[in-house]
Amino acid sequence: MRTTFDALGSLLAGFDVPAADDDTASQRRSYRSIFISDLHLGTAGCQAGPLLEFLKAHPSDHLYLVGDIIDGWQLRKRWYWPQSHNDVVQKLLRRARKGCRVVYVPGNHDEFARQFAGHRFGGIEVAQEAVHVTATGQRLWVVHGDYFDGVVQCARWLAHVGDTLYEFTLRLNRHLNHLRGRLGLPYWSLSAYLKHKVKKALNYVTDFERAVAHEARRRGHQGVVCGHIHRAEMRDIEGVLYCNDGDWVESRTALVEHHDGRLELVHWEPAAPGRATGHPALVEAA
Ligand SMILES: [Mn+2]
Repeated sequence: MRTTFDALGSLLAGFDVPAADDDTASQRRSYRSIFISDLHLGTAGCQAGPLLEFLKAHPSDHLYLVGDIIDGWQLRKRWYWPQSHNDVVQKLLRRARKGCRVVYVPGNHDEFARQFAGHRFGGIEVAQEAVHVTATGQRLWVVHGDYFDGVVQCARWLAHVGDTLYEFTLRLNRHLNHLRGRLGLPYWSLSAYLKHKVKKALNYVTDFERAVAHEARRRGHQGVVCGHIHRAEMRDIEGVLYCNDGDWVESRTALVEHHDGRLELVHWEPAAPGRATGHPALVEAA
């Protein structure tokens, strides 16, 4: 299986694959849908090469670009646009032209694109948010996720208050237990109790994930696909399937939907020296 895959990869590497070959070559490798985000094209951190390999190796019926595709913030500071980044954009446009439904949901780093919601760029639909219906009829809300920063920031602010309160309670605890001791009551750690609470409040990732899942449920969706925090994840959060497709700066991850509707997080291993192309590696869904 691996051998066939490698042979196929070697065969296709460097070729501009014609549409007909796309179908025949990819029986086992094509997906119904692919969700990727946080490519950060326009920055040196973007792993455009591996991304291009991944896209070439995996045709799909749907492709969702879940925000922070082009890093407008960084480009404004310093122009960085190598050929490989151009290749990615061209690959995306080509895909749309070849019949793949490409939906672009901008994020905060490419918020300039939000004003074009409802329009098309060479077949790529731009939308503030989207709803993807899987092969099994599951409704997934697709959104970058930066809107939840406000909620999370608020939670963080509360956590800081909690931190100050914690310092205070350490002292209060001492006095309280001194008093309890004089009253013949056993020791009770108020600080240990609050420390636990504050630690939980400081967990930015958890807050983000819960906020997104909560909003997805409120809107009546069974799941949500987002990005933004560069942390791939797929798990149930209070009855909502939370999926974060990761990023292409550090982790090289994507969320894929198989033709039977099964969702999976995949991690792309870039080509090792002497190999023509990279290969997918499974990511355990925690
Ligand atoms: Mn973002």
